Amino acid sequence: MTACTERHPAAPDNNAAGEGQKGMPIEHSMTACTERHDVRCSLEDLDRSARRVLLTNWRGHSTVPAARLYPHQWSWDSAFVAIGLRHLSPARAQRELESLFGAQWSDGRLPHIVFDPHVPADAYFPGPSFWRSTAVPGAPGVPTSGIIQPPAHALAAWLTFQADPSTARARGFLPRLYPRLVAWHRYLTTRRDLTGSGLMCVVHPWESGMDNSPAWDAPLSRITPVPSTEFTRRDLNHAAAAERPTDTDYGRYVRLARDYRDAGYADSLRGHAFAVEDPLCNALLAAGEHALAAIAAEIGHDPQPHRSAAARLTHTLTTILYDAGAGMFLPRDAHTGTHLRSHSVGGLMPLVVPDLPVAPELIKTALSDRFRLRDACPLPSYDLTAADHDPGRYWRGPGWVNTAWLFWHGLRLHGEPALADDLRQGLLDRVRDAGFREYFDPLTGTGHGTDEFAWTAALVLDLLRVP
Ligand code: 9WN
Repeated sequence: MTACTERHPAAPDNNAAGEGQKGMPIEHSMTACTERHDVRCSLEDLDRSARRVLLTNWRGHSTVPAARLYPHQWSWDSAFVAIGLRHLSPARAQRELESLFGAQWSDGRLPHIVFDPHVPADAYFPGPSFWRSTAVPGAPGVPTSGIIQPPAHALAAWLTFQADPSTARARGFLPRLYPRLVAWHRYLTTRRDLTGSGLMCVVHPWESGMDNSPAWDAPLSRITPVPSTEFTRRDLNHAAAAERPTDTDYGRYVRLARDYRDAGYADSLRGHAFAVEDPLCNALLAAGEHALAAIAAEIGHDPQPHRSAAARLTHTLTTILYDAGAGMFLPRDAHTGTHLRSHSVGGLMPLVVPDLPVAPELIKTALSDRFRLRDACPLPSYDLTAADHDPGRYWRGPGWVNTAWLFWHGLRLHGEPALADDLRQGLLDRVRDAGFREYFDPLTGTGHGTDEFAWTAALVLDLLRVP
């Protein structure tokens, strides 16, 4: 059976606001593909299957990354979902982002998870009773986590607007979202600039979105794990242990999150045992300031402060995190001031920044043996030549569609349409062969992690539809 053959019955769609393409009600535009066939399915089948995943994972106001493994709303997942959903239902894509920002804290922080109160408390660990957000002054009424994820949202909001400006204008999408995006970026550039360098820090591996990356091994090794007898992992009910973090690393994640919570989610370098200036997050922030400039201009605000912020961030990111020897960006440990010398895909992500002065160098590194852009797909999360490259364990080798999509976006920005097109074709082939998996062995294409993964489906839709 090919991967994009439908395997699940349609979930009820409870969003009255949803509209399909060309004004067609979304339910009608999602015809089920029930045929089983052994030849590679057509692009139409792939498109239909992607739409079905998004329909199945839609919860009336937002999309879950995967029904069983990740049954709540995740922050950067929603940004990628909106980028795909905009082709299907612009109004629904806008709601995806609006519902996320509805859970923003008063300090501007956008939580990495917004919990669905209707989902059983033990469906995901750590859940609401761990984070205890509702007891924190300034946190919203809906339970959330207290950490963040990479700021892909301004870029997603601008792309969502562009898909259907008239619907967005009629709904007041950008005027409502803009102040929230500004507050979000302000939180990151003030409270999270823990070293005063002008770069934001992540204070937990989960915040990087690339949780289990070998890039974090050195700073994480300083953290004493909470014994695994003190918590119950839920992820292993839905995914193979060999594809997930070890218990020891989980114990460290729990320690960091617990300490942050017990400090009232206060931010200071001394208070955070793990603090890293991460290229991916800072690149998305810079790209996000470019998007905010466009948004500001669209709604009659002054775009100049955002252009200046983008230029400043790009300069600081390049000055501090670019390593000419490696031909890529390296994260910096905020406590030691040293670069973390492991080559993860995050170090290529600054290609999403317009006006990046080192774009050709990044592309050269992507084409090198470490990442093999021409034949490894999706772009590996970690150096293919490293002794500890593990093609099946999450963020320690396999490729993810979101980071590959960001690189594809960057290739187009930086005048490499042929490479971009090859990457696009490679990604579509991978997903046609293995399904809407969470991650893929970049050399064999074997799918790993959960299935029916929302951002894989959403970004496939984008790749299929963007001219
Ligand atoms: C913790 C939801 C999230 C993604 C992350 C990915 C994974 C969570 C987990 O799933 O992280 O946030 O439980 O492993 O690493 O990037 O946002 O899809």
